[in-house]
Amino acid sequence: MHTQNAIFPKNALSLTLARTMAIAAIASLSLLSACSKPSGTAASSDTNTIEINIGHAGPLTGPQAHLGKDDENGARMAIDDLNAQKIAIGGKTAHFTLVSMDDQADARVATTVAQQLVDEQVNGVIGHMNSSTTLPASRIYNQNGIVEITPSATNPTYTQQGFTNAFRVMPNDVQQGKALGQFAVQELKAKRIAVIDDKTAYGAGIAAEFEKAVKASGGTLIGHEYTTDKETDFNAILTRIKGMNPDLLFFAGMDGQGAAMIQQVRNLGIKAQFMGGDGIHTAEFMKLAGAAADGVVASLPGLPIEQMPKGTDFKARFEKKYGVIQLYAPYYYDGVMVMADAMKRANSADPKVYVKQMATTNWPGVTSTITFDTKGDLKIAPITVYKVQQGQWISLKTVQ
Ligand code: ABU
Repeated sequence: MHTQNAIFPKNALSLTLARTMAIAAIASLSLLSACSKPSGTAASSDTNTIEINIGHAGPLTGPQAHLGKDDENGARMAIDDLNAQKIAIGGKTAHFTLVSMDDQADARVATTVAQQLVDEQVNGVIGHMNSSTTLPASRIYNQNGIVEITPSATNPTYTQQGFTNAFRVMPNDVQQGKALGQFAVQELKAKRIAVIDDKTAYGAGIAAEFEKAVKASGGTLIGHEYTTDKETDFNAILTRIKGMNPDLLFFAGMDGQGAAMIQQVRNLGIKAQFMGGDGIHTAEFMKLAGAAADGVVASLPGLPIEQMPKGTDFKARFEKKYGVIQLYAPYYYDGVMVMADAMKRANSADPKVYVKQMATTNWPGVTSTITFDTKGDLKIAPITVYKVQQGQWISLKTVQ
């Protein structure tokens, strides 16, 4: 199986230099592939086989690489299963290949990667992982008629752009922020709520939805501080938060920073309930935060894995092959399967043809039975809230 990974330097170089080198690396890859390799639905040397390339893009290097690899492995497992099934498309046996690219969780790199995948004539794209990369990349896929399914970017704007090629196989942050805000006020009985967001499309978006739901539920917001997705020292903003005396602190950001933040929260003697969204609901958060993770509450769009239709079987198979599931692997698996199902029903791997079948998807996936609304979001979108107890994420409540 041909899998293409673009890996970029991350240490010992300034960010600007690293980005410049990354873009140059992508440009040379583009040139190389343009010169040397057929792509898209190019004819196989075996005339009974149709070659189908599924693009994947996410952070494969940097602080979120453990998540990007988890996503890639979920997609790869689906590709392996599809190849074992030998499904027929256009009268030929389909052979699927994952073309995986590193967007470094960076919006600028993501647009270059998206153009690279377009130039490779991939038959569809699974990703990107982050909302801040998915949003700019989605415009490139839309302009070029490439079907895109994100299994993880939860910012609602993605499916509000009027793009008929854009789909998401995970509930979004309107649903997630609402569930969290209601849970904070109604179940945790929080009265004084402070918020920190990382100013990314994900962090700012879920913080806004959380705040709306807190207000609608009768809760009181006492402060909102900002960080970035690169910061590791939160002591200045946490000292201000401490002065506000919150009983709940909501962090809208990702797991590495969430883990550093909860340790600094406890070191400063802040007793508030710590809460986050799916960005901190990972095995990595638990590992990095250690004992400070105890009692943290976070949500994950979808059902607990043991309640997913095929969750138990997926978990056993995935963990045997790749190790512990970090977060989105089952959703990436489903994303690839949904795309292949649309190709099969269309009897074509041409995205301009099979996109019509995407809208009528009714796929019995690992995570749920997947059907889309008119925007490309899931019709059925439960959110589950969890709490860390003895080093495990224990589900507390699922909001349907
Ligand atoms: N869903 C949280 C992590 C990915 C993102 O939306 O940025």
